[in-house]
Amino acid sequence: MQPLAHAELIRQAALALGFARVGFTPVGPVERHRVYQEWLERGYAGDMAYLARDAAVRRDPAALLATAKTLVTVALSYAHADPIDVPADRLAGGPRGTIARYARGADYHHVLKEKLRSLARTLGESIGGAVAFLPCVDTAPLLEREAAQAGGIGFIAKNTMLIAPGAGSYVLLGELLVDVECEPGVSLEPRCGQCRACLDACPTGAFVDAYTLDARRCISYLTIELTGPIPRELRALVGDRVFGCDVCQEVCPFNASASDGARELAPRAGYGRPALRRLLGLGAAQFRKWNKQSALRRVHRAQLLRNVAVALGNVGTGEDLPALARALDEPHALIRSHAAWAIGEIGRRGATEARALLQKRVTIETDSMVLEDLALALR
Ligand code: B12
Ligand code: SF4
Ligand code: SF4
Repeated sequence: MQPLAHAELIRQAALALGFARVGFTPVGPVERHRVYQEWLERGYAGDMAYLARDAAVRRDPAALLATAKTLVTVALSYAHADPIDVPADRLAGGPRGTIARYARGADYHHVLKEKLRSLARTLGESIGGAVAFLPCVDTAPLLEREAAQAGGIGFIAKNTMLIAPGAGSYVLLGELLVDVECEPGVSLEPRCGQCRACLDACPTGAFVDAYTLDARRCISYLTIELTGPIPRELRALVGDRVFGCDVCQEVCPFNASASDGARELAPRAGYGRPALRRLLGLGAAQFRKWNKQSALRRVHRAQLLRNVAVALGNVGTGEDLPALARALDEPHALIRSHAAWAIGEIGRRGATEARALLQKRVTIETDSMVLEDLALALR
C-alpha cells in the first residue's frame, strides 16, 4: 500500500471512531523546539519540573519509538452545551464554582488512548501485518500542539491553543506513532488576524504576548498544577474557578458555533457548576468518589479544597462562614491558610462574624503559613 492509501485508511477509521480531525506528519525533529527551550529558560513553566526533565525527548518523537515513520495526530471534541447558562436563581445550595469544560466528563486520557489503540488495530488488520505503534495523550514528552499543526489538524492561535477550523479549540489532542509511511498533511498558518480578544480577556494577565503564556499566572496552572499556596496577589483574580479555566477560549470567535462534542466526553450532571459548600465538605472517601475516572484526579483533596476556599472568598457571603470555619480545623495547613484568607475577604465585604472566627483560630494555630494568612485577614 502507498503512503496516500495508508493515510486515507487511517483517516476513515479515525473519523469512524469519532475523532473530529486527523493529521499526519513524518517523524523528525520538531520545528519550534527552540521556542519551547526558551520558554522553560524564562521560568514560565513554574513548578512543572517534568517539562524540563524530558525537554530533550520533546525535540524528536523518534526518541519514543525508534522505528516510527509517521506521527498520526488526532483531535477529539468536547464542545458540549455549557450548564453555566442556567440562571443563578435556579441554582440551589449556595454559591457555585466553575470546572473547566474538558474535566466535566470522563477522563480524556483513557478515552483517547482507547480509541488510538483501536485505530492501530484497524490499521494492522487492514494492511495484513504487525504494526509497531505507540499511543500518546498529554503526558508523553511530545509538543502536541506543534505536532497537530504540522499534521494539518489546525493552527496554533494567539492564546496558544490549537484551533481546528470548523471545530474550534475545545478539542483534546492525541497521537499515534506508527512504523508506516503516510502522506503528510498540510500545516496551517495562524488565522487570528487582528483579533486579540483572548489576550485582553485573561483574568490574570497570563499572556506575556501573543503565542506566549506565563503558566505561573494561568488559573489552569494555579488550580491544577500548583500544589502549594496560590500567590495571595492572584487569589482574587481566580474568581469562582475551582479546576482549570476556559476564559481565553470562551471569547474566541472560532468557538462561537462549535458543537458536536464526543459522546464519551459528555459532561456529568453537577460537574459544570458545583455547589462550593458541598465541595468544601468532601471527606477523603467522598473526594475519591467525586473525582473517580475523571481528569479531576489530577488534583489532591487539599488542592481542591484550597481552590474551593479561594472561590468562596471571592463569591461567598456570611452564609458560607460556618463551612469555612470547619475548614479552619482541617489537618492540612494548605486548606486552613486559604480558608483564613477567604473568611477575611468575606469579612471585608461586611460579614461581622468573620473577625471572631479568625481570632479564635489564632489562639490555637501553630503553622507559620496559616498564622500569616490569619494575621493578614485580621488586618
Ligand atoms: C504544560 C501544559 C499546560 C500548562 C502550560 C500551557 C501552555 N500554554 O504552555 C498549563 C497548566 C497552564 C495548561 C493549561 C491548559 N491546558 Co494544557 N497542556 C500542557 C502540556 C502538558 C504541555 C504544553 C507545553 O509544552 N507548553 C509549553 C509551551 C511553550 O508550548 P505551547 O504552548 O504548545 O507553545 C507552542 C506554541 O505557542 C508555539 N509558538 C510559539 N511562538 C509562536 C509564534 C507563532 C506565530 C505560532 C504560530 C506558534 C508559536 O511554539 C510553542 C512550542 O511548540 C500539553 C500536552 C502536551 N504534551 O503538549 C497540554 C495541552 C496543551 N493542554 C491542553 C488544555 C486543554 C489546557 C487548558 C485548556 C485546560 C483548562 N481548561 O484549564 C488550559 C489552556 C491554557 C492555555 N491558553 O494554554 C490541551 C490543548 C488542546 C488544544 N486544543 O490546544 C493539551 C494539548 C493537552 C491535550 N492532550 O489535549 N496546560
Ligand atoms: S486559561 Fe484562563 S488564566 Fe489561563 S491563559 Fe487562558 S484565560 Fe488566562
Ligand atoms: S480570541 Fe482571537 S486572537 Fe485569541 S485565539 Fe481566538 S481568534 Fe485568535
